[in-house]
Amino acid sequence: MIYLARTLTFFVLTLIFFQNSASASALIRVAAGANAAAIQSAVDQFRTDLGGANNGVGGAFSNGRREINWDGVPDSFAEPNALPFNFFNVNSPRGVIFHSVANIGGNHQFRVSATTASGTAVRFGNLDPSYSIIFQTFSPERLFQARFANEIEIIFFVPGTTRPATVSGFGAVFCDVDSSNTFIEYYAPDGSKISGSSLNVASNGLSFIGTSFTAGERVAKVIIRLGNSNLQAGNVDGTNSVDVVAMDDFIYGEPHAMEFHTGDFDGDGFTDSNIFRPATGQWFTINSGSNTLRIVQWGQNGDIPVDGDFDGDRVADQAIFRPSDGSWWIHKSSDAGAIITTFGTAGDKPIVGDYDKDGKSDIAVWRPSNGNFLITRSSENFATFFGFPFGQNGDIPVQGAAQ
Ligand SMILES: [Ca+2]
Ligand SMILES: [Ca+2]
Ligand SMILES: [Ca+2]
Ligand SMILES: [Ca+2]
Repeated sequence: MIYLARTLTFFVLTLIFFQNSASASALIRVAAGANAAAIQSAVDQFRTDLGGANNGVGGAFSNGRREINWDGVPDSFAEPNALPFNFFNVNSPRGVIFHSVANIGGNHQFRVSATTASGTAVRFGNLDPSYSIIFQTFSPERLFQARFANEIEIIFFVPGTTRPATVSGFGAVFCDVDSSNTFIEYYAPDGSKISGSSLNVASNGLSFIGTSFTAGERVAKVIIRLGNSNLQAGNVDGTNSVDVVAMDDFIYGEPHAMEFHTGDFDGDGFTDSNIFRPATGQWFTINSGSNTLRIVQWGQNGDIPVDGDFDGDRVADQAIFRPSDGSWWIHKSSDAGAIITTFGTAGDKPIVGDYDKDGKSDIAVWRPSNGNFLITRSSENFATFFGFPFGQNGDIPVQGAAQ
Protein backbone atom coordinates (compact mmCIF):
# COMPACT_ATOMS: atom_id res chain seq x y z
CA MET A 1 0.00 0.00 0.00
CA ILE A 2 1.34 3.37 -0.99
CA TYR A 3 0.73 6.43 1.12
CA LEU A 4 0.60 9.80 -0.55
CA ALA A 5 0.06 13.09 1.16
CA ARG A 6 0.46 16.59 -0.12
CA THR A 7 -0.67 20.01 0.86
CA LEU A 8 -2.16 22.01 -1.94
CA THR A 9 -2.06 25.57 -0.78
CA PHE A 10 -3.70 27.08 -3.80
CA PHE A 11 -6.94 25.24 -3.23
CA VAL A 12 -6.34 24.85 0.51
CA LEU A 13 -6.92 21.14 0.15
CA THR A 14 -5.26 18.17 1.69
CA LEU A 15 -5.22 15.07 -0.44
CA ILE A 16 -4.59 11.84 1.37
CA PHE A 17 -4.75 8.69 -0.66
CA PHE A 18 -4.52 5.04 0.18
CA GLN A 19 -3.68 3.38 -3.08
CA ASN A 20 -4.45 -0.29 -3.46
CA SER A 21 -4.39 -0.84 -7.19
CA ALA A 22 -1.17 -1.96 -8.81
CA SER A 23 0.23 -0.53 -12.00
CA ALA A 24 0.86 -4.05 -13.31
CA SER A 25 -1.53 -5.31 -15.93
CA ALA A 26 -1.39 -8.91 -17.12
CA LEU A 27 -1.42 -11.57 -14.41
CA ILE A 28 -0.62 -14.83 -16.19
CA ARG A 29 -1.01 -18.34 -14.74
CA VAL A 30 0.54 -21.16 -16.74
CA ALA A 31 1.14 -24.87 -16.27
CA ALA A 32 1.70 -27.94 -18.41
CA GLY A 33 2.17 -31.61 -17.66
CA ALA A 34 1.22 -35.20 -18.14
CA ASN A 35 -2.23 -35.06 -16.60
CA ALA A 36 -4.92 -32.98 -14.90
CA ALA A 37 -3.09 -32.98 -11.58
CA ALA A 38 -0.13 -31.20 -13.21
CA ILE A 39 -2.18 -28.12 -14.03
CA GLN A 40 -4.78 -28.20 -11.23
CA SER A 41 -3.10 -25.67 -8.95
CA ALA A 42 -2.61 -23.14 -11.77
CA VAL A 43 -6.27 -23.52 -12.78
CA ASP A 44 -7.40 -23.01 -9.19
CA GLN A 45 -5.16 -19.97 -8.78
CA PHE A 46 -6.64 -18.44 -11.91
CA ARG A 47 -10.16 -19.10 -10.57
CA THR A 48 -9.19 -17.21 -7.44
CA ASP A 49 -7.78 -14.36 -9.54
CA LEU A 50 -11.13 -13.91 -11.28
CA GLY A 51 -13.30 -14.18 -8.18
CA GLY A 52 -14.72 -16.96 -6.09
CA ALA A 53 -18.21 -17.27 -7.46
CA ASN A 54 -19.08 -19.54 -10.34
CA ASN A 55 -21.98 -17.67 -11.87
CA GLY A 56 -23.30 -20.61 -13.84
CA VAL A 57 -25.92 -20.00 -16.51
CA GLY A 58 -27.79 -16.78 -17.28
CA GLY A 59 -28.25 -13.60 -15.27
CA ALA A 60 -25.89 -10.69 -14.72
CA PHE A 61 -23.46 -10.40 -11.84
CA SER A 62 -21.23 -7.61 -10.61
CA ASN A 63 -18.18 -9.87 -10.26
CA GLY A 64 -17.01 -13.48 -10.16
CA ARG A 65 -16.38 -15.87 -13.02
CA ARG A 66 -18.00 -18.20 -15.53
CA GLU A 67 -16.88 -21.62 -16.69
CA ILE A 68 -17.56 -23.97 -19.59
CA ASN A 69 -16.44 -27.60 -19.31
CA TRP A 70 -18.46 -28.84 -22.34
CA ASP A 71 -19.76 -31.82 -20.38
CA GLY A 72 -23.36 -30.64 -20.20
CA VAL A 73 -23.69 -30.30 -23.98
CA PRO A 74 -26.38 -32.74 -25.18
CA ASP A 75 -25.53 -35.47 -27.69
CA SER A 76 -27.56 -33.64 -30.34
CA PHE A 77 -24.90 -30.89 -30.32
CA ALA A 78 -21.86 -33.16 -29.85
CA GLU A 79 -19.96 -35.41 -32.29
CA PRO A 80 -20.88 -36.39 -34.88
CA ASN A 81 -23.20 -33.35 -34.75
CA ALA A 82 -22.06 -29.72 -34.75
CA LEU A 83 -22.15 -27.28 -31.86
CA PRO A 84 -23.76 -23.96 -32.94
CA PHE A 85 -21.52 -20.90 -32.58
CA ASN A 86 -23.95 -19.30 -30.12
CA PHE A 87 -24.80 -22.34 -27.99
CA PHE A 88 -23.23 -20.73 -24.89
CA ASN A 89 -25.19 -17.53 -25.21
CA VAL A 90 -28.55 -18.96 -26.35
CA ASN A 91 -29.03 -22.61 -25.34
CA SER A 92 -26.90 -22.25 -22.21
CA PRO A 93 -26.41 -18.49 -21.77
CA ARG A 94 -22.93 -17.79 -20.42
CA GLY A 95 -22.03 -14.74 -22.48
CA VAL A 96 -19.72 -16.16 -25.16
CA ILE A 97 -20.03 -16.85 -28.87
CA PHE A 98 -17.40 -18.40 -31.12
CA HIS A 99 -16.15 -17.51 -34.58
CA SER A 100 -13.80 -19.41 -36.84
CA VAL A 101 -12.36 -18.86 -40.29
CA ALA A 102 -14.46 -21.79 -41.52
CA ASN A 103 -17.99 -20.61 -42.17
CA ILE A 104 -19.90 -23.80 -42.80
CA GLY A 105 -23.39 -23.52 -44.16
CA GLY A 106 -23.72 -19.90 -43.12
CA ASN A 107 -23.32 -20.83 -39.48
CA HIS A 108 -19.98 -21.02 -37.70
CA GLN A 109 -19.91 -24.55 -36.39
CA PHE A 110 -17.80 -26.13 -33.70
CA ARG A 111 -17.08 -29.57 -32.32
CA VAL A 112 -17.71 -31.07 -28.90
CA SER A 113 -16.46 -34.64 -28.52
CA ALA A 114 -18.74 -37.56 -27.72
CA THR A 115 -19.35 -39.39 -24.46
CA THR A 116 -18.74 -43.11 -23.98
CA ALA A 117 -22.47 -43.66 -23.51
CA SER A 118 -23.29 -42.13 -26.90
CA GLY A 119 -21.63 -44.95 -28.83
CA THR A 120 -19.51 -42.48 -30.84
CA ALA A 121 -15.76 -42.70 -30.24
CA VAL A 122 -14.62 -40.37 -27.44
CA ARG A 123 -12.13 -37.46 -27.66
CA PHE A 124 -12.67 -37.01 -31.39
CA GLY A 125 -11.72 -40.62 -32.16
CA ASN A 126 -14.64 -40.63 -34.59
CA LEU A 127 -12.64 -38.23 -36.79
CA ASP A 128 -9.37 -40.11 -36.56
CA PRO A 129 -8.71 -42.99 -34.14
CA SER A 130 -5.38 -41.46 -33.10
CA TYR A 131 -7.15 -38.53 -31.44
CA SER A 132 -8.56 -40.67 -28.65
CA ILE A 133 -4.98 -41.57 -27.75
CA ILE A 134 -3.25 -38.17 -27.91
CA PHE A 135 -6.05 -36.14 -26.31
CA GLN A 136 -6.97 -36.50 -22.65
CA THR A 137 -9.49 -34.55 -20.61
CA PHE A 138 -9.13 -32.14 -17.71
CA SER A 139 -12.82 -32.51 -16.87
CA PRO A 140 -14.26 -35.75 -18.32
CA GLU A 141 -15.46 -36.45 -20.81
CA ARG A 142 -16.07 -33.92 -23.56
CA LEU A 143 -13.52 -31.75 -25.42
CA PHE A 144 -13.89 -28.79 -27.83
CA GLN A 145 -12.52 -27.69 -31.20
CA ALA A 146 -13.56 -25.86 -34.36
CA ARG A 147 -14.90 -27.70 -37.43
CA PHE A 148 -12.68 -27.46 -40.52
CA ALA A 149 -10.50 -24.80 -38.89
CA ASN A 150 -7.90 -24.49 -36.17
CA GLU A 151 -8.34 -20.86 -35.15
CA ILE A 152 -11.15 -19.67 -32.91
CA GLU A 153 -12.35 -16.22 -31.90
CA ILE A 154 -14.27 -15.80 -28.67
CA ILE A 155 -16.54 -12.77 -28.34
CA PHE A 156 -18.31 -11.75 -25.13
CA PHE A 157 -21.88 -10.65 -24.41
CA VAL A 158 -23.98 -9.86 -21.38
CA PRO A 159 -25.14 -13.47 -20.87
CA GLY A 160 -28.29 -14.31 -22.78
CA THR A 161 -28.41 -10.96 -24.59
CA THR A 162 -27.03 -9.35 -27.77
CA ARG A 163 -25.32 -6.57 -25.79
CA PRO A 164 -21.54 -6.67 -26.40
CA ALA A 165 -19.48 -7.19 -23.27
CA THR A 166 -15.95 -7.45 -21.98
CA VAL A 167 -14.25 -9.57 -19.34
CA SER A 168 -11.35 -9.08 -16.94
CA GLY A 169 -9.59 -12.28 -18.00
CA PHE A 170 -9.81 -15.60 -19.80
CA GLY A 171 -8.14 -18.98 -19.44
CA ALA A 172 -8.38 -22.38 -21.10
CA VAL A 173 -7.06 -25.93 -20.96
CA PHE A 174 -5.33 -27.31 -24.06
CA CYS A 175 -4.73 -30.94 -25.06
CA ASP A 176 -1.51 -32.19 -26.71
CA VAL A 177 0.37 -28.96 -27.32
CA ASP A 178 3.55 -29.86 -29.22
CA SER A 179 4.96 -26.50 -30.28
CA SER A 180 4.57 -22.74 -30.24
CA ASN A 181 2.02 -23.16 -33.05
CA THR A 182 -0.57 -22.97 -30.29
CA PHE A 183 -1.16 -19.51 -28.84
CA ILE A 184 -3.74 -17.26 -27.26
CA GLU A 185 -4.21 -13.52 -27.75
CA TYR A 186 -6.31 -10.98 -25.86
CA TYR A 187 -7.81 -7.91 -27.53
CA ALA A 188 -9.25 -4.69 -26.09
CA PRO A 189 -12.52 -3.14 -27.31
CA ASP A 190 -10.55 -0.82 -29.62
CA GLY A 191 -9.01 -3.83 -31.39
CA SER A 192 -5.55 -3.49 -29.90
CA LYS A 193 -3.81 -6.59 -28.58
CA ILE A 194 -3.21 -6.34 -24.86
CA SER A 195 -1.51 -9.69 -24.25
CA GLY A 196 -0.50 -12.82 -26.08
CA SER A 197 1.32 -16.04 -25.26
CA SER A 198 2.27 -19.37 -26.76
CA LEU A 199 1.20 -22.35 -24.72
CA ASN A 200 3.66 -24.48 -22.80
CA VAL A 201 4.30 -27.82 -24.49
CA ALA A 202 2.97 -31.09 -23.08
CA SER A 203 2.89 -33.85 -25.70
CA ASN A 204 -0.17 -36.04 -25.09
CA GLY A 205 -0.67 -34.05 -21.88
CA LEU A 206 -2.50 -30.91 -20.77
CA SER A 207 -1.47 -27.24 -20.88
CA PHE A 208 -3.15 -24.29 -19.19
CA ILE A 209 -2.94 -20.55 -19.54
CA GLY A 210 -5.11 -18.03 -17.75
CA THR A 211 -4.53 -14.29 -18.07
CA SER A 212 -6.35 -11.68 -16.03
CA PHE A 213 -5.83 -7.94 -16.06
CA THR A 214 -5.37 -5.94 -12.90
CA ALA A 215 -5.28 -2.32 -14.06
CA GLY A 216 -8.77 -2.07 -15.47
CA GLU A 217 -8.01 -3.42 -18.96
CA ARG A 218 -11.03 -5.12 -20.52
CA VAL A 219 -10.95 -8.05 -22.94
CA ALA A 220 -13.46 -7.87 -25.81
CA LYS A 221 -12.08 -10.73 -27.88
CA VAL A 222 -9.83 -13.75 -27.48
CA ILE A 223 -8.13 -15.45 -30.42
CA ILE A 224 -6.82 -18.99 -30.06
CA ARG A 225 -4.79 -20.92 -32.61
CA LEU A 226 -4.68 -24.68 -32.12
CA GLY A 227 -1.60 -26.36 -33.59
CA ASN A 228 -1.13 -26.06 -37.34
CA SER A 229 -3.97 -28.18 -38.66
CA ASN A 230 -7.65 -28.85 -38.10
CA LEU A 231 -9.10 -32.15 -36.93
CA GLN A 232 -9.95 -34.45 -39.80
CA ALA A 233 -9.45 -38.05 -40.87
CA GLY A 234 -5.83 -38.74 -41.77
CA ASN A 235 -4.49 -35.62 -40.04
CA VAL A 236 -2.34 -37.61 -37.65
CA ASP A 237 -0.35 -35.68 -35.05
CA GLY A 238 3.41 -35.93 -35.63
CA THR A 239 3.04 -37.21 -39.21
CA ASN A 240 3.97 -34.88 -42.10
CA SER A 241 4.57 -32.11 -39.52
CA VAL A 242 0.92 -32.17 -38.48
CA ASP A 243 0.25 -30.73 -35.00
CA VAL A 244 -3.34 -31.01 -33.86
CA VAL A 245 -4.61 -29.65 -30.55
CA ALA A 246 -7.98 -29.80 -28.78
CA MET A 247 -9.32 -27.89 -25.78
CA ASP A 248 -11.08 -28.50 -22.51
CA ASP A 249 -12.32 -26.07 -19.82
CA PHE A 250 -12.86 -22.35 -20.46
CA ILE A 251 -12.73 -20.04 -17.42
CA TYR A 252 -13.39 -16.30 -17.70
CA GLY A 253 -14.45 -13.23 -15.78
CA GLU A 254 -18.10 -12.25 -15.56
CA PRO A 255 -19.02 -10.44 -18.82
CA HIS A 256 -19.97 -6.79 -18.29
CA ALA A 257 -21.58 -4.44 -20.80
CA MET A 258 -18.98 -2.84 -23.07
CA GLU A 259 -19.67 0.68 -21.78
CA PHE A 260 -20.29 1.83 -18.21
CA HIS A 261 -23.78 3.09 -17.44
CA THR A 262 -24.27 5.18 -14.32
CA GLY A 263 -26.17 3.32 -11.62
CA ASP A 264 -25.57 -0.07 -13.27
CA PHE A 265 -24.56 -2.19 -10.30
CA ASP A 266 -24.86 -5.59 -11.99
CA GLY A 267 -23.07 -4.78 -15.23
CA ASP A 268 -25.85 -5.73 -17.64
CA GLY A 269 -25.70 -2.35 -19.37
CA PHE A 270 -28.83 -0.85 -17.83
CA THR A 271 -29.20 1.54 -14.94
CA ASP A 272 -30.66 -0.09 -11.83
CA SER A 273 -33.05 1.48 -9.34
CA ASN A 274 -30.97 2.49 -6.33
CA ILE A 275 -31.76 3.94 -2.92
CA PHE A 276 -29.37 5.08 -0.19
CA ARG A 277 -30.96 5.09 3.26
CA PRO A 278 -29.04 7.58 5.45
CA ALA A 279 -30.47 6.32 8.75
CA THR A 280 -28.89 2.90 8.28
CA GLY A 281 -26.19 3.53 5.65
CA GLN A 282 -27.75 0.89 3.42
CA TRP A 283 -27.86 0.80 -0.38
CA PHE A 284 -30.85 -0.95 -1.92
CA THR A 285 -30.52 -1.96 -5.57
CA ILE A 286 -32.93 -3.72 -7.89
CA ASN A 287 -30.57 -5.48 -10.30
CA SER A 288 -31.96 -4.96 -13.79
CA GLY A 289 -30.23 -8.11 -15.08
CA SER A 290 -31.98 -10.47 -12.70
CA ASN A 291 -34.77 -8.42 -11.07
CA THR A 292 -33.31 -9.24 -7.68
CA LEU A 293 -32.82 -7.00 -4.67
CA ARG A 294 -29.35 -6.40 -3.30
CA ILE A 295 -28.56 -4.65 -0.03
CA VAL A 296 -25.09 -3.27 0.66
CA GLN A 297 -23.93 -1.54 3.84
CA TRP A 298 -21.79 1.45 2.88
CA GLY A 299 -21.74 4.86 4.53
CA GLN A 300 -23.62 6.56 7.33
CA ASN A 301 -26.04 9.35 8.09
CA GLY A 302 -24.81 12.66 6.67
CA ASP A 303 -22.93 11.06 3.78
CA ILE A 304 -23.73 12.04 0.19
CA PRO A 305 -24.14 8.95 -2.02
CA VAL A 306 -22.69 8.98 -5.51
CA ASP A 307 -21.95 6.26 -8.00
CA GLY A 308 -19.31 5.80 -10.64
CA ASP A 309 -16.99 3.15 -12.01
CA PHE A 310 -13.82 3.99 -10.15
CA ASP A 311 -12.13 0.60 -10.71
CA GLY A 312 -12.92 0.37 -14.41
CA ASP A 313 -14.82 -2.94 -14.52
CA ARG A 314 -17.88 -1.29 -16.15
CA VAL A 315 -19.94 -1.86 -12.99
CA ALA A 316 -21.04 0.91 -10.64
CA ASP A 317 -19.34 1.17 -7.27
CA GLN A 318 -21.13 2.35 -4.14
CA ALA A 319 -19.42 5.59 -3.15
CA ILE A 320 -20.02 8.31 -0.59
CA PHE A 321 -18.64 11.79 -0.01
CA ARG A 322 -18.55 12.71 3.67
CA PRO A 323 -18.80 16.52 3.92
CA SER A 324 -17.86 16.57 7.61
CA ASP A 325 -14.26 15.62 6.86
CA GLY A 326 -14.06 15.69 3.07
CA SER A 327 -13.48 11.94 2.86
CA TRP A 328 -14.51 9.62 0.04
CA TRP A 329 -15.29 5.95 0.60
CA ILE A 330 -15.59 3.81 -2.53
CA HIS A 331 -16.70 0.18 -2.47
CA LYS A 332 -15.09 -1.39 -5.53
CA SER A 333 -17.37 -3.69 -7.51
CA SER A 334 -14.44 -5.70 -8.86
CA ASP A 335 -13.22 -7.14 -5.58
CA ALA A 336 -15.25 -5.54 -2.75
CA GLY A 337 -12.10 -3.69 -1.67
CA ALA A 338 -12.12 -0.03 -0.71
CA ILE A 339 -10.66 3.18 -2.05
CA ILE A 340 -10.50 5.75 0.75
CA THR A 341 -9.26 9.25 0.15
CA THR A 342 -9.86 12.84 1.19
CA PHE A 343 -10.74 15.41 -1.44
CA GLY A 344 -12.85 18.47 -0.88
CA THR A 345 -14.50 20.03 2.14
CA ALA A 346 -17.90 20.72 3.64
CA GLY A 347 -20.15 22.57 1.21
CA ASP A 348 -18.54 21.05 -1.89
CA LYS A 349 -20.82 19.27 -4.35
CA PRO A 350 -19.63 15.86 -5.60
CA ILE A 351 -19.51 15.79 -9.41
CA VAL A 352 -18.22 12.32 -10.26
CA GLY A 353 -17.51 11.69 -13.93
CA ASP A 354 -14.77 10.63 -16.33
CA TYR A 355 -12.91 13.88 -16.98
CA ASP A 356 -9.52 12.45 -17.96
CA LYS A 357 -11.10 10.09 -20.52
CA ASP A 358 -9.56 6.85 -19.28
CA GLY A 359 -12.83 4.95 -18.83
CA LYS A 360 -12.81 5.23 -15.04
CA SER A 361 -14.72 7.69 -12.90
CA ASP A 362 -12.79 10.49 -11.24
CA ILE A 363 -13.33 11.79 -7.73
CA ALA A 364 -14.39 15.40 -8.20
CA VAL A 365 -16.21 18.28 -6.49
CA TRP A 366 -17.58 21.67 -7.44
CA ARG A 367 -17.08 24.40 -4.84
CA PRO A 368 -19.99 26.87 -4.75
CA SER A 369 -18.12 29.52 -2.77
CA ASN A 370 -15.69 30.25 -5.61
CA GLY A 371 -17.14 28.27 -8.51
CA ASN A 372 -14.18 25.93 -8.86
CA PHE A 373 -14.19 22.51 -10.46
CA LEU A 374 -11.68 20.28 -8.61
CA ILE A 375 -11.03 16.94 -10.29
CA THR A 376 -8.71 14.03 -9.48
CA ARG A 377 -7.31 11.88 -12.26
CA SER A 378 -8.28 8.19 -12.12
CA SER A 379 -5.61 7.65 -14.77
CA GLU A 380 -3.05 8.48 -12.08
CA ASN A 381 -4.82 6.51 -9.33
CA PHE A 382 -6.46 9.72 -8.06
CA ALA A 383 -3.03 10.90 -6.86
CA THR A 384 -3.06 14.15 -8.85
CA PHE A 385 -5.77 16.65 -9.60
CA PHE A 386 -6.57 19.69 -11.66
CA GLY A 387 -8.96 22.54 -11.18
CA PHE A 388 -10.46 25.49 -12.96
CA PRO A 389 -13.06 28.15 -12.25
CA PHE A 390 -16.38 27.62 -13.95
CA GLY A 391 -19.68 28.92 -12.60
CA GLN A 392 -20.52 31.02 -9.59
CA ASN A 393 -22.23 30.75 -6.24
CA GLY A 394 -25.87 29.87 -6.69
CA ASP A 395 -25.25 27.76 -9.78
CA ILE A 396 -26.06 24.07 -9.73
CA PRO A 397 -23.49 21.70 -11.27
CA VAL A 398 -25.30 19.37 -13.64
CA GLN A 399 -23.19 16.37 -12.76
CA GLY A 400 -24.64 15.05 -9.52
CA ALA A 401 -27.41 17.66 -9.59
CA ALA A 402 -29.56 15.38 -7.44
CA GLN A 403 -27.25 16.06 -4.49
CA1 LIG B 1 -0.45 -31.90 -31.03
CA1 LIG C 1 -28.09 -3.02 -14.31
CA1 LIG D 1 -16.70 -0.63 -10.77
CA1 LIG E 1 -11.25 9.06 -15.45
